[in-house]
Amino acid sequence: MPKAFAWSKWKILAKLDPEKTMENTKLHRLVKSPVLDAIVVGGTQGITYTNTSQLIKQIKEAGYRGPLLQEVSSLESITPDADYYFIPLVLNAGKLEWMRDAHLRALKSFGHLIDWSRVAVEGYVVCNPDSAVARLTSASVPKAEEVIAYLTYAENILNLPVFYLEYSGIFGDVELLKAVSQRRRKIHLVYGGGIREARQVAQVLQYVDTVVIGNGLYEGNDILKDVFQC
Ligand code: 1GP
Repeated sequence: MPKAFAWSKWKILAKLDPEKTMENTKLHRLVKSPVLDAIVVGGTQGITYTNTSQLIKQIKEAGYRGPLLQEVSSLESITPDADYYFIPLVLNAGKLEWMRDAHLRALKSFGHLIDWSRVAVEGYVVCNPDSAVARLTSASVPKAEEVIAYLTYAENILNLPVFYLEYSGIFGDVELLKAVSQRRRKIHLVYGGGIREARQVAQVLQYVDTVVIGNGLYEGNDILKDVFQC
């Protein structure tokens, strides 16, 4: 594990989904991107230990040497093969499973084995009601003022390091990102959702610290050139 877990300095992350297939030629291009700060492996549906380990292996075999993370969505899919781990707490989930119960089960099973220096916890707010993650977690999508309340809750009550505005599948409300950025004190802001062009990356990076790009990577190669400069 030679790379520093410098997540607070990362601007552009690629999120690769173990349930989807990325051809090797594309992956070989992506891993050479001069603007890619880290690769996150994770998704919502059909995530298993096997497909997660296979994807991590494929990424390493493509020559990737940067930080490689697993965003953990189920206990069963946790592999020892990532450098670091993101653990989401879905703050607007409709069930405690996604903000407490699954985490407690994990801690009871192997909490004593966890190296916390390799873990960052993300306070997620799911903002696209039509996303798979919204359906899975029965998330109740918040209005703008409620998002600010979630931000304050994450930052000042839970004292979380990361606040993640998750628009997965659609491009988000940039005015809301601006409002969130004006209200945060120190919590790290992450945005994900609907990025296809460098112009959108620049737009959201005015207000957040890190942008996550997922689905767009599976739709043609234009994004590699325009966003990832490779
Ligand atoms: C998903 O936030 C990421 O968890 C990225 O969203 O797949 O829409 O790019 P997209």
